[in-house]
Amino acid sequence: MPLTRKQKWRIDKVQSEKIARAGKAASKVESQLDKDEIEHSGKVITRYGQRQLVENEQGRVFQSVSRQNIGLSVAGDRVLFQKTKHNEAIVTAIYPRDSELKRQGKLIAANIDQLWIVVALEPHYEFELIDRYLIMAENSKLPIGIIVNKIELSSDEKSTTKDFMHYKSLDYDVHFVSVKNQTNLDTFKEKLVNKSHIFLGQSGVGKSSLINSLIPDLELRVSEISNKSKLGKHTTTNTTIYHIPSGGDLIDSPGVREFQLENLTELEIKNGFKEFKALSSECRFRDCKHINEPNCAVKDSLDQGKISNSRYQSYLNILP
Ligand SMILES: Nc1nc2c(ncn2[C@@H]2O[C@H](COP(=O)(O)OP(=O)(O)O)[C@@H](O)[C@H]2O)c(=O)[nH]1
Ligand SMILES: [Mg+2]
Ligand SMILES: [Zn+2]
Repeated sequence: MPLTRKQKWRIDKVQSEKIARAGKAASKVESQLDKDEIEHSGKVITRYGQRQLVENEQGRVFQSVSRQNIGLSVAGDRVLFQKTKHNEAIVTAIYPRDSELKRQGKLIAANIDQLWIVVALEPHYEFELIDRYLIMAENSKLPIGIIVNKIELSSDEKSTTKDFMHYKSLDYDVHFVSVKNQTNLDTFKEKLVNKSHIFLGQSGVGKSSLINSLIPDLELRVSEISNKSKLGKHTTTNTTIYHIPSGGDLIDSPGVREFQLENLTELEIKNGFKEFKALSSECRFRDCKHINEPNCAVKDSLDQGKISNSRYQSYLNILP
């Protein structure tokens, strides 16, 4: 749901109060800066209110505040920071972001390379929900792949694989896995190396199980971060970057995992079906909705079996 003006005003007000508080904390730390301290580059691991944990290129983690007026960072931000005498740090700049994940106008993570929608045999996958996630990803220009979990519950694996053929033919990466039986997880892990990932999907599909299998000592990491932050207990509710031992990073929190899809506009929906978008310049009308218009390239392709019925049905259902 779009924010009302009042809600937006509230958020802005809270933001500016936060920035003011951060400014106070920053000036205190600023007075402890080593005069000839150089600037280091790092990555924000997690943020707590006005503070954040920043990791340098060698993997050392510093508790940091931000210099006034540079704005609030989020997990995934690349930053410049200076160390203080007490081995704390002050963030002096946030690099421009390659990508942003926002929920209800609020930034929750930055610099994500790849999204994964996790679905399962139980609760059974629904194409319309998958298509909604694909629309969101296409519109935010982020690559997205599909993980089909609990494959061992399928009575006919061939037909399950066939269900996802139309996604594969659209160049979406599809992995059929069983976290329970550890099926096909090694091939999947290789896809994660050198990139930052987010797993999305409805509850019960096995996201926590998958994450625990990728990062077996996750609980340990959470308590490590808790110690380093000295700010009380870190919980998995803070959006945090975790390193996957086999390579790659995971940006995660319950809020990220159960990311709700906001209302999509007609234009977003049209652009979100990439095979329709590719054809739409061949439709007779520039603003063709691909429903009843004459000489519609999308409908023609559908009739010729070049567009999947399932995708077209989703399109009709999702359109407002
Ligand atoms: N049969 C089967 N169950 C699984 C598999 N992966 C996870 N589960 C179970 O599915 C349920 C939900 O998993 P969970 O990881 O909590 O899902 P989340 O809500 O997406 O985080 C749990 O009971 C898991 O043990 C799998 O590959 N096969
Ligand atoms: Mg879970
Ligand atoms: Zn058309």
